[in-house]
Amino acid sequence: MKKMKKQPFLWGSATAAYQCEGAWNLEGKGLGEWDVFSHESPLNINGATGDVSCDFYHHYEEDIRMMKEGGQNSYRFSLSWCRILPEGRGRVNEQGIAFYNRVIDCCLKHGLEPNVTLFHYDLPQALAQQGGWANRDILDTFEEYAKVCFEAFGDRVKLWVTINEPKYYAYCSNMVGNYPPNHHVDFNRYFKTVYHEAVASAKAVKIYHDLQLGGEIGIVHDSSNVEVAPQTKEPERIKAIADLFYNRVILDGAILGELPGGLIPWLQENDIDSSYIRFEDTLTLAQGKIDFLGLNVYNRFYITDYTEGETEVFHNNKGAGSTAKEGIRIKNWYETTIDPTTKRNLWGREIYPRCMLNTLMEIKERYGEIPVYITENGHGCYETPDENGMVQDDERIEMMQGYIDFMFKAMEAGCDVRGYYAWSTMDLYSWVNGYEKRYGLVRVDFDNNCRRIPKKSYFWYQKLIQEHQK
Ligand code: BGP
Repeated sequence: MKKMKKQPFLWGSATAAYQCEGAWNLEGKGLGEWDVFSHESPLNINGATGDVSCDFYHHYEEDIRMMKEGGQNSYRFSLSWCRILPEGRGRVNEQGIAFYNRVIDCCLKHGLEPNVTLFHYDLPQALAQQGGWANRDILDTFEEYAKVCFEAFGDRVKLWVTINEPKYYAYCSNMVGNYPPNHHVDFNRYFKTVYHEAVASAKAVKIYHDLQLGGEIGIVHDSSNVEVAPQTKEPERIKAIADLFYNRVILDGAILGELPGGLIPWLQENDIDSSYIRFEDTLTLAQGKIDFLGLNVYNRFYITDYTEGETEVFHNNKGAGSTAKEGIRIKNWYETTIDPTTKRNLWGREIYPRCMLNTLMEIKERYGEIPVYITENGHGCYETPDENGMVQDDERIEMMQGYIDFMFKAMEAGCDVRGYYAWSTMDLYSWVNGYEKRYGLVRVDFDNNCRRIPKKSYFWYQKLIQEHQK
C-alpha cells in the first residue's frame, strides 16, 4: 500500500452520474444499460427513468455552489462511461470530456476536492450486449476507459474510485434481478461478475499508479458487517460463509492483492463455476492494490442458519412498509433475519448506527492500517415540504448523527478515517425506487424546473462541519 499524504478531513456529499445528470441523449452521449432498462423493461415497476432526473447536467454550478455554501470541502461523483466512450471503447466523445472538465473546474474553483468514481452501475449498452461484466473482454475495455479518464482529468482529480459497490451491483444484477441484466439467483454469474470487477479494478489501479499522476485510488465497498442472531446453529460457519460472500470476495483482492484463501475449492464444493479464474490474474491482483478503501455504510447483515426450504432472494422495491421482507435465504448457508429491537425504513432497510463502528473496527482488525473514506451514508424516505416549502427531515438528521458519532468512536479507537460523504447531495433517482424515495440534503422540486431548496439537514450538516473543522 502506498503511503498517503495526510490532508484535512473531507466532509462532502455524493451522487452518481445516471442518478442525477439527466441529459440522457444530449451532446453525443451513448446509450447506457440503465437507459434501456428504464425505458423498456417491465421490471421497471414505477416507470421512472433518469432521462432528466434532477438535471445536474444543467444545474451543476448551482449544486456545487450550494455544497460550498454548506461548508463541504469535497464532492463525490461518478463519470458516465457512455458519455465519454459512447460505444464503451474506441471513439471518445469530446463533449462528454468537456462536460466533466467544467464540473471538475467548478469544484476546484469552490475549493471542493473532486472524488471521482469511474463506474457506478451504468454500463454502456454496447458492452451489455456483449455480455457485460460476465464477458472477460471487460477487463481490457475497463482499463481502456480508465486510462482515457486518468489522462483527461488526472491533472486535477487526485482521488479516484474504480468501481462503486462491485458486490452489491453484482448481487442486484444476478441474484435479486432488479438491476439490469436482471438475472435471478444465478450464483455462477454473480461470482463471475464480482471476479471480473475485482480484476478490472486492479488493472485500473495499476495503470493509475504507472501514470504517476500524484493522487490516490481506491474502490468503494458496500459495508456488509455480518452479525449472527442469538440461538443460531453453527454461528461461526455461517458467519464465515456470509463474510466470504459479501465482503472478502472483493476486499481481499483489492486490499491484500489476492483472492480469499480457499475460494476456488469452496466454489467447487458448492457447484459454482470457477473455470474463468485464471492464474495470470494473480499477478494483476497483486500489482493492483488500492491506496484507500471507500465504505458505503447503511446497514449490517443480520443472519441466522437456514437448512430447510429453497433458496430465495427478494428485495423490497415498493416502500410498502416494514412487513415487506428484504433479503436472502440460501439453503444450507443462512438467511437474513430481523432484529426486533431495531428500527427499519419503509423499504425494510435496518437503521443501525452501530454498524459504522463495527465495520470500521473489523476492517482495521482484518486488514490493518488501510485509510478509509465513508463514501456514502444516508437515509431514504418519503418527504413532503411544510407550508413554507421546507423539508423538516429530523428523522434523517437523527439517523446520520448517530452514524457519525459512531464514526468518531472508531477514529478514537485508531481507525484511519479520512472523510465522510452524505448520500446524497440533492434528491435524485433511486435505483428501481424512482423519485419517491428521497435521500438529498437539498430538496428537488421535480415539477418545478428542478428547483433546489435546502432541507433542514443541509443546515444541520453545515453546522456539524463547522464545529468539527475548528
Ligand atoms: C448505494 C448506491 C447509491 C444509492 C444508495 C441508496 O448502494 O451506491 O447509488 O442509490 O445505495 O440506494 P437506493 O437508492 O436503492 O435506496
